[in-house]
Amino acid sequence: MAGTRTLTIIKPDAFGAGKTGQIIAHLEQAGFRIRAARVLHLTHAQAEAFYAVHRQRPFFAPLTTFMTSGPCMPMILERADAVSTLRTTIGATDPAEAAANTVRKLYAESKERNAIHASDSDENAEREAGFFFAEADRI
Ligand code: FUP
Repeated sequence: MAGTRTLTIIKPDAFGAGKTGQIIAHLEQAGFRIRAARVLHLTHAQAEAFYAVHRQRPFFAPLTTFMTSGPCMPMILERADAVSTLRTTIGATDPAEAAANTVRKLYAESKERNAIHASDSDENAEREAGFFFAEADRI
């Protein structure tokens, strides 16, 4: 059975533009409940470690520069079928291709500055949750 938890990050573009409240409201209306949350300004080492799977991609350097450009807000979210439901809720990587009323269609600036991250598998959700949160920080 698909897991009930996933990891999201409200990225520096959306956080800096004051869209955090609207995005959280959107996620709650989609049935997600927050089980852990924090605000932090990633270091380059942290951004490079988080996106290590993309290390060889041409967008790796701009991606890590963007992710360290200001504070962001990681959260563990809970709901049935969490990973796939959140991926549907946030929409395609490029907001130009995202479905209507998805978080990225509503709030992302571009494919590079796309407002929000969501884990793409239960395995990565657990790894990414562990990247930001100790067990004691989760409810
Ligand atoms: P997603 O799972 O939708 O966040 O997308 P990916 O895992 O493919 O990519 C991770 C992040 O890299 C994206 F959110 C934005 C960035 N990226 C680019 O900047 N350019 C690309 O062509 C692809 C991804």
